[in-house]
Amino acid sequence: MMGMRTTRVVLAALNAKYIHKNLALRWLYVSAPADFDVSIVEGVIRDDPMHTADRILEKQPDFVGLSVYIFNAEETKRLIRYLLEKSPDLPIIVGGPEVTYDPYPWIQLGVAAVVRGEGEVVFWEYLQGKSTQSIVTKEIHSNVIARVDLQKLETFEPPYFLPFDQEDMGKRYLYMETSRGCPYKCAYCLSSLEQGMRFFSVNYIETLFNALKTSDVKQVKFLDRTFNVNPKQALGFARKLRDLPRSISFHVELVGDLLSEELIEFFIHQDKGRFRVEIGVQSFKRETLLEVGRFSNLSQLKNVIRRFSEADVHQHTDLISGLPFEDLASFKDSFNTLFSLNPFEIQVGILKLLHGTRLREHADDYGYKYDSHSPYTLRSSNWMSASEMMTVERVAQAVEKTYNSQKLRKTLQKWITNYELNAFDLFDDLGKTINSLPRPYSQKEFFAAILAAVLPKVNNALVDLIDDYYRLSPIYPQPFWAEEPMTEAQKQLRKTIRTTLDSRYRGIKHLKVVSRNDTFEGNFVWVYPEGGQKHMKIAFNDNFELESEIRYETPHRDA
Ligand code: B12
Ligand code: SF4
Repeated sequence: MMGMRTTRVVLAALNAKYIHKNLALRWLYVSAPADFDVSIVEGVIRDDPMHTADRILEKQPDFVGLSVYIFNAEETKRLIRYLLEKSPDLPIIVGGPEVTYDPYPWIQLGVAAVVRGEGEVVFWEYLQGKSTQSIVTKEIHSNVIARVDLQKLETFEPPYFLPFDQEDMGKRYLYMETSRGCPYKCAYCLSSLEQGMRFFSVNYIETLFNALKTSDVKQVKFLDRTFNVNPKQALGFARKLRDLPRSISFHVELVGDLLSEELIEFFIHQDKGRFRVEIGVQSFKRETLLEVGRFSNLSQLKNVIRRFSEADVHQHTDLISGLPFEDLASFKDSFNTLFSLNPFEIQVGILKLLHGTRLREHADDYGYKYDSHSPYTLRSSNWMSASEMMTVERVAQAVEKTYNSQKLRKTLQKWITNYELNAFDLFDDLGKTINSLPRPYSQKEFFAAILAAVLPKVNNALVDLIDDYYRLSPIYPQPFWAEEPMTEAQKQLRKTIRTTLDSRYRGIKHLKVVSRNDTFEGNFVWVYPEGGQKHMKIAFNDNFELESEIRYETPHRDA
């Protein structure tokens, strides 16, 4: 008998990767009225949808709530088909940004209802039969996009440290929000559709920060669209975060040209990598920025990025290709300008035409041709042909593999500056070379390919690449270049170096002397000690006295 037991609800989502978590489901979970028995099932988009469907169905739910985003939409559709195949009468309710502005195809797919906007209140009211506000079903058509009162959310148990999350707390990001909404109106972005900003109270946020102290959390990512909207408050939060255990690092999104001097100084003076900042540039073309509603102060923006680079702040910067009025030549300029500022990472994104955004609504005016399935990637525009978009895509991948991976970032910066190369064109060459490699390829093949690609443009590229190659190799690697046999003089020198080093380091397993010429001018050697110790680069002066020693850790970069 139904009325005898509580209603069972399974909230489910497919994340992009295991390291991500779905905060929306956790908010729904903590806001559930007492008469619901709620559980969460999370998978990743690569999972077999049949398997996820089984995990959901074995809980024998009365209702299933699915969280839909651009990054899981196609996979979630598949999951819904399986669920309905196995359990045709199961009421499935979908919510999330991807369905909020495009609910009807989901009704056609067979879901019982679509929740538009923030679900914490309206979802439960709907299940309780109290209200159909912000609900779309076959019969109901609400145009209201739900917004919750954040102060009401503060009355629930916080969604961040739930018992079932404790086990893998240290292995996944902790997503946290101090605000919702965005004051800006960028025409390609969903957040531009929200009216006004709402903030959690300072007390509430600081209590959460305190709770971090005793948690296993390693990485906190703030979901705030602009962490520095309120500069004073942001600085206060940043200082509180700095004082938390050093094992925790933080990621925040900033509007670069609006950073206060105090905040700039703050980020400059933190331990490297403790705070990762994300700064959206999108384009340096004024006409483009104005058309999409971004009124950036470009000289201030450049100034901030440059200062962060000089201080080695881990800053992630974004460009979007395909915006109105941006042709390949101007995009190259935007890219080369950003590259010259030497940020830690440059993400070259291709425009995605999101449901509900101004750019999608005006797609015809801009001649936009884009994929009909998520993530609705732009293929061509009035200003960029399909093949030019593919060039950008290739450059984006090459930047990921060579620059953002930090494998060759400093070397590329050096070459491009010293030889006055066109950064975009060089990455295009690298992209072509990398694409021609067999998959999967080894580090050795990768370096050999890079060498071949740059040799025509960069003298002495080999010496720089050797440096990166050894730096990146925790175990002694095979040469990626054709080695000349050592001359007698070189052999003799190598012996001398080994003797010098032997007295200082016990157990040298591999010793690589790298020479610029016959006489080992600018001598340095790579030393791989025995038993898992860190490898080192050691420099000598002409009298074979040690000049410097750098120990390397295995390079690490998160997902
Ligand atoms: C984390 C994140 C990611 C992560 C994935 C996280 C994961 N779980 O796997 C990563 C980094 C992979 C990612 C990637 C991308 N993302 Co993203 N991402 C986010 C981000 C920052 C946080 C989402 C979040 O958790 N918010 C907090 C929760 C509480 O808010 P919410 O999501 O709005 O949820 C509320 C409602 O939507 C609703 N709701 C949600 N689920 C459900 C379920 C039910 C049953 C109900 C009733 C209600 C409901 O209630 C919730 C509570 O109020 C948002 C921006 C943001 N700050 O929200 C962008 C955002 C979701 N991403 C966006 C975009 C465009 C992308 C990219 C395309 C970016 C790019 N240009 O490459 C890529 C995807 C690329 C691809 N190939 O598919 C867009 C959304 C587009 C869309 N239609 O979904 C957003 C909104 C950013 C924006 N402002 O434009 N993203
Ligand atoms: S791109 Fe950033 S600043 Fe612009 S509307 Fe979206 S979240 Fe706000």
